[in-house]
Amino acid sequence: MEFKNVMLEKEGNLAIVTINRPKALNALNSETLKELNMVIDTIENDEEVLAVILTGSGEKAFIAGADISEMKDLGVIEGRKFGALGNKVFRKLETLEKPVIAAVNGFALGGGCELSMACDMRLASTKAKFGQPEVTLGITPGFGGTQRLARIVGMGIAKELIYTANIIKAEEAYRIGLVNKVVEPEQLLDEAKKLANKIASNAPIAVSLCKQAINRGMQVDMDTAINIEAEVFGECFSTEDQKDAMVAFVEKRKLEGFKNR
Ligand code: DAK
Repeated sequence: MEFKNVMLEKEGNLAIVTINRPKALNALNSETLKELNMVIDTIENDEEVLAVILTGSGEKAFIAGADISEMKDLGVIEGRKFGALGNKVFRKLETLEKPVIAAVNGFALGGGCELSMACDMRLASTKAKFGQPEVTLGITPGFGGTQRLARIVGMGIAKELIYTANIIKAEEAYRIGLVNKVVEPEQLLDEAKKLANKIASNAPIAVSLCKQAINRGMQVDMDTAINIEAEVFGECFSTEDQKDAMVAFVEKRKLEGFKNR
């Protein structure tokens, strides 16, 4: 499928999604969000894809936010529509049954920072910069920033970043736990692929269930969360991968790959 603003490439078991509007620093307009929505559906239905990398095109930006030139003239109803579209897409990415790594190659501001936070983890190049500058534009973060940032880095740091609109460098993002690792720009994609392939080498259904258990468990009390874990743990025993891996272990032989069944 060909899109104007989003590229989808496949490399073995990986899908690499690139937001491709470098002239607008990959800002998310509604057209791009709609395309991203379709790309996520494609990935969801592609059984070969076991892990996803999301990045931005060009040297400067991951995503410099929602498209301000499109947003500036929105009325209340259109604003709600735009917000609903974004939230639908971000939530779809967050709950996609495959792990997603954000490879943050430059500015990740506003909706860009928020999109990276809807991914499972973030790798950053030394050139990456993160921030939620919405209050400088007279708005609040609208694609989950107030919720996901606080969950990832804690309430105090999230409030400081959101109230001040400070833009932080990759090293600071690493220090506060917003990113998992910082690497040189030319190594970013390779590092992301290495990590994605490592994840993809493990039992795909188990990885997917871990994602579900962590995401759902973070929203609820510990007793409910432990029950979610017990539920997904049980589900693993309906898979061929669990049987194959445990039999291989007991027979002291190496398992030649998982079946994803
Ligand atoms: N939207 C549209 N165009 C953008 C853009 C953006 N967010 N960011 C950059 N561009 C465009 C610039 O207009 C410029 O276009 P031309 O003038 O060349 O046509 C081109 O990209 C290059 O940008 P600059 O010339 O500004 O490049 P600089 O290196 O000088 O500066 C910068 C880079 C990233 C510091 C600067 O571009 C910048 O400050 N950009 C805006 C960053 C920002 O404020 N982002 C947050 C956007 S607010 C909601 C849903 C979502 C949201 C809110 C509510 N609802 C529920 C309804 C989310 C809001 C946001 O994300």
